[in-house]
Amino acid sequence: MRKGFLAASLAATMGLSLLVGCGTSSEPAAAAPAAPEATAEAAPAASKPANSKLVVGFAQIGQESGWRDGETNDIQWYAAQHTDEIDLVFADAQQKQENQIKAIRNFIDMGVDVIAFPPVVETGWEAVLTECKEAGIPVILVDRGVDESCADLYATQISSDFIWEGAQAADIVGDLLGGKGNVVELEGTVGASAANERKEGFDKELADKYPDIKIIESQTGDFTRALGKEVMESFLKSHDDINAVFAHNDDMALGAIEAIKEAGKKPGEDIIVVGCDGVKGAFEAMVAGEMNGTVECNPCLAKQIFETAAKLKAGETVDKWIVSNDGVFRQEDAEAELPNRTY
Ligand code: GZL
Repeated sequence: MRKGFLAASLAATMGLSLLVGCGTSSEPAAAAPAAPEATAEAAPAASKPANSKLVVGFAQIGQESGWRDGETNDIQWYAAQHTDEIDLVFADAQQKQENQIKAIRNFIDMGVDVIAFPPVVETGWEAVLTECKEAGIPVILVDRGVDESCADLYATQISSDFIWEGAQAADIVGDLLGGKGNVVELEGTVGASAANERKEGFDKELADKYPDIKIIESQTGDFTRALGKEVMESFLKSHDDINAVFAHNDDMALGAIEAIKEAGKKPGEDIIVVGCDGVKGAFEAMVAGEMNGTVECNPCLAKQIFETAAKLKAGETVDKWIVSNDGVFRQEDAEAELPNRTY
């Protein structure tokens, strides 16, 4: 039975080999279909295949944004291109930390070589990461971080610099407002390091460099387009003097754009719109004049994840933080850059 689960998961992964990864510019990245329902907690754990291949357990957060789908797409595509050397066991936690923890415990039972996952929030990981350490299974944090207290319980974090991203967004807002005005902020998932640190970077940069720009509202939109729109609607009902919105991801920015239009205002003109991620939709909105900037956050981490996992399996040490290099794009860059976007 245990082998059955792994076989099912691998089959699910293999079946996704029609997906394309972020980097395959030869094929436009298909809109990532929903990640497989092969959630680890849905089936009993399987034993690790007796082979020399690298077996990686990946406990994905879910499908909350286009960015997240891009990451899933890239990981499953890369594994499907390297089936001779990689076995990927993929679990979709459907936004729930308890499902990520269950999946990680399944991976431990299976005896995978390496566990990789994006911690949906920063806290609540000490017990399960201790179990990974006691099982001798190295952990790679992907695209988000955990509380400092767990610093010794994982091998490395592969992610962007969210504080830098928030500061870049503040510089775009500050520049386009001419240093004066009222800003609202759509925050990411409560407790997520990407949200906490983008907020830290954005708010500090504004306070340090643009003292005449005020943040008049700041509330979570949970990184989703739907909630981003809903929260922006409430902001617009409460304030008629909003000059800019900073959304912690582009999906919430696109939701805010819908709300601004439905309120009879022009996004990108009456209200400056800036996001993070660099998804294709943001570039399309900038080309349409409805968005003013996005700070890229590269979701195409599969190559780094699997190459780092192989080093960890071989007993090598790696840097504690492997930082992605990200770009900053404004409206005037969008038309030329749009064809290059792969997620
Ligand atoms: C960032 C990642 C965030 C994205 C969102 O590394 O954790 O989660 O910015 C996604 O789009 O939901």
